[in-house]
Amino acid sequence: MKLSGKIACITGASAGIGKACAESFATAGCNLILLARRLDRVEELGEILKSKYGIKYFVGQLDVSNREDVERFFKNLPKDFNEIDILVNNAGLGKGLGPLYENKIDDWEVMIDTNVKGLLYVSRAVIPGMVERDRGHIINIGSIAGRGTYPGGSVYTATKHAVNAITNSLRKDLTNTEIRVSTVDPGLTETEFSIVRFDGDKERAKKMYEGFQPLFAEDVAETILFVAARPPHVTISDIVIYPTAQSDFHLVNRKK
Ligand code: NDP
Ligand code: 8X3
Repeated sequence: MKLSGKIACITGASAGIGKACAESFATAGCNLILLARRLDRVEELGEILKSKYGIKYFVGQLDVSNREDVERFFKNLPKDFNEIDILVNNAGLGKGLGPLYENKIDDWEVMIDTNVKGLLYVSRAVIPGMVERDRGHIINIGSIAGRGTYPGGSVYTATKHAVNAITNSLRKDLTNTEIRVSTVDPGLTETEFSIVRFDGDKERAKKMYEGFQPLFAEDVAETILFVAARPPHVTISDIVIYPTAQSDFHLVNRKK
């Protein structure tokens, strides 16, 4: 499918997979709505992509877990950006990796509010326009954590199972439309994810990726672009992408 001139909205575009995804959609000529809480980062990214690829962009400082802000933001999009063709629901995070009975309850709230409720708020704001135009594509970023469980992952895996359930139900809701719904579910990808998960502890985060080659954010971004670029009659419902060294959460071929 020709993506040039389409409007792609990416949540969590200030880092990692979302940032790489912005670049891959820019290479395809998409105009971009780049959202994150760290506005300076998406502004800088937008400028770089505009000068590199000649695309147009619009940025927003948006916390996806703030329902009112999400509603207000999407209601007030400028005319050139208010017909979103592709929504990449990428904003998300893990917080902590301890047993459920020791976890900080506040961490649960943040994960549920961002990964589940945030994704829902953004989807609820964007999809009615897609239905009206009878076109569009929603690509949710799930995880291998949405397809299994692991110790320390009770709430994070629950949120990603929820993303999986939402994606599959939504596709059914949209059966009688031309709108496509997909999920891309990565395994270990080296981004800021583990730094956030371990509250800024960079040493501990680095250890997650030691002794093997994790996915690069760009590997996932290329996959997301591939999903979006299929011809209109093709929906890729889901793609799981692992680093070759990983075959399950804790099954990682570490060389040292
Ligand atoms: P990063 O930490 O590098 O990026 C996360 C992005 O989400 C940032 O841009 C951050 O922006 C944004 N974000 C977090 N909370 C909010 C919020 N409340 N409102 C708006 N934006 C928010 O991690 P990744 O790139 O790795 O993660 C992206 C997605 O991929 C997540 O959904 C994650 O669960 C998923 N994933 C990651 C894997 C991995 O191994 N890295 C594997 C499988 C899935 P800001 O802080 O500026 O708001
Ligand atoms: C993030 C990857 O394996 O740490 O979704 O859950 S994992």
